Amino acid sequence: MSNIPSKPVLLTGASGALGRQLTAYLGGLGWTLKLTDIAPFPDAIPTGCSFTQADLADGVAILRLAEGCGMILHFGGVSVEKPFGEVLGPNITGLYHIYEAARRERARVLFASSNHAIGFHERADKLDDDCQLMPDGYYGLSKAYGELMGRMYWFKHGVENVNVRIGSSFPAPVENRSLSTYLSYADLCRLCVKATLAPSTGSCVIWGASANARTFWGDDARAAIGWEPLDSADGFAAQLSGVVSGNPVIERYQGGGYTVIDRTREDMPKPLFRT
Ligand code: 15L
Repeated sequence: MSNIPSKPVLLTGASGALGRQLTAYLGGLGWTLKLTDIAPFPDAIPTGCSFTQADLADGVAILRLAEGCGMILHFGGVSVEKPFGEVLGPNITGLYHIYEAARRERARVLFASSNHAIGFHERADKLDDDCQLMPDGYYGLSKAYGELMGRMYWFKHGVENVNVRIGSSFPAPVENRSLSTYLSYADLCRLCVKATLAPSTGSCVIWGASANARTFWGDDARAAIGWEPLDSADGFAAQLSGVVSGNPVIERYQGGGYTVIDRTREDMPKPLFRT
């Protein structure tokens, strides 16, 4: 099987940290990428690829960009906790524009979801892909809604979607928590290749983490697309085990620091339920 998709691939959020990694990797494989972002693209554009500056709020621009594409790698939108009003447009209305474009093109979507969709689960619990959504802020809430949007578009319109609950995708792990949540750039890039080339995906969830011994996460749909992470944070354990916040709320929950942004309750809640 060729490792080049038969149709162009639309990559949103191309100018962000993950988008730039994906552009270099997939462009290097010879993929025809239509790159887009609200910000200018800061790197050289790979041969055969093109960049168009666009706002996810502009539904017509997104429809035009998606024309002829068989896959949308959706990394655009707000990528950290922000006030509700700042998350709403890019992450909810913008995602709706992506799904409408996918519906029209019969394209598949890879949605860059986040561990913050489930961030209020306890670190002591090991989660499977069918765990309860437990967003830890407005950003996580938008990711939870985004996953549900994918579910709806699959059952109602047959739009396939792969929802990757990304842990911490950085050049390297940086603290104790990322020994569990780290996703190497290389594992992310290989995951996007598999999700694009898989013959079918339906609507599924994949934990976006490398093969970390201390993972918080278990079963998901990776076997269906043939992805296995090859990297791991384990080699950083000796160096990072002691790098903790000292805040009992942060250390209790999988979402870490996001769980205390704008937090107003002062007591420790009992677990809502066990997973
Ligand atoms: C995310 O979803 C963010 O995009 C990223 O900046 C990190 O904060 C990451 O989660 C994380 O939880 O480490």
